[in-house]
Amino acid sequence: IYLGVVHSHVLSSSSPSSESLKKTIIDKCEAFIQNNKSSSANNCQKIWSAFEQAFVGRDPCNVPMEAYDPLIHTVVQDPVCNRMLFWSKTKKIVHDFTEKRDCFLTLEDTLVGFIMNGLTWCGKEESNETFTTGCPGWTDCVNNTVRSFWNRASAAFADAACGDVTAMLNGSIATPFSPTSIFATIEVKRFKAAKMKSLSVVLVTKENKGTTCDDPSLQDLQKEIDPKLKYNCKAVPESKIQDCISHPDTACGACW
Ligand code: AVW
Repeated sequence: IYLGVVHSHVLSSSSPSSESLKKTIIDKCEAFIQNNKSSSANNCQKIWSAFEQAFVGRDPCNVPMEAYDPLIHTVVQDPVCNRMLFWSKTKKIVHDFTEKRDCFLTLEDTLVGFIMNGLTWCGKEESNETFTTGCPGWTDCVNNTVRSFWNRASAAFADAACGDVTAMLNGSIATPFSPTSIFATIEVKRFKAAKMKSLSVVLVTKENKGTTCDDPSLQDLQKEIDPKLKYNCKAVPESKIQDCISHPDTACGACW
C-alpha cells in the first residue's frame, strides 16, 4: 500500500499555495479511494504528478485539453455501463440526486471529477509555482487551465459511455441542449453507437411548464447522435426528482 507522504519533500522549494493544492488533491484522492474500493488501483501521488505537469510553467490561457492526457491515462476508472449520467445546466439537482443514491454516476462522482470539483488552479510561464487564486475565469480565454481540464475529463467520460446512457437537461431554459455547452460540444460528439444502446434525456421541468421534448434544440440533439442509438426523452417535474432525493429508498426506476 502506497503512503502518500514519501515524496512530499521533493516540492519543498515551492510556495505554500502549491503545497496546499497538492495536499487538497491528495487528501481528496485518498478519501475517494477509501469510500470507493473499486478505485484502489489508483496512486494519488502519481495522479498529482500527472496533474501538475499539465499546467505548471505554462501560460494559464494556453493550456490545451491535450495537456491533461497524461492525467487521464494515469487514472484507473472502471466503466459503469447503464449508470452514466450526463448533465447540462442542472448541476445542483443532478448532484443532489447522485449523492443520495448509487444508481447513477456523473463525471463528478468519478475519481478525477470528484478531486477537481470546486477547485481552481493555474500556473505561470517560467515559474514552477501553482496558484489557486488570480487564475483566468471560465470565459476569460478558451484554453484556460480549469476549462481545458473539464473538457478533457468530459471527453474521457463520454468516450467510456456504454449501455443505456442518461442525460439530465434543464427544461426551464430556452435551449436545454445548449450548443456551447460541454455536453453539446464534447460529450455528445464522442458517444459511440458500438458501445451504447440508448440515450435517454430527462428534461427537468418546473410543474410541466417550460420546454418540452419537442423543443428544437432537443431535435438537434437527436439529429447529432448515431441513428443506430435509441433515443428517448421524458419531461419530468423537478418535484418528482426532489421526492426521489428526499426518499432515497424509492427504486431508481421509479424516479422518472
Ligand atoms: P453547464 P455543460 N462560467 O451547466 O454541458 C463559469 O453549462 O457545459 O453544462 N463556469 C462555467 C461556465 C461559465 N460561463 N460555463 C460552464 N461553467 C462550468 C461535464 C460551471 O462550473 C459533465 F459530464 C458549470 O456548472 C456534464 O455532462 C459547469 O461548467 C457536462 O460536462 C457545467 O456547465 C456539463 O457541462
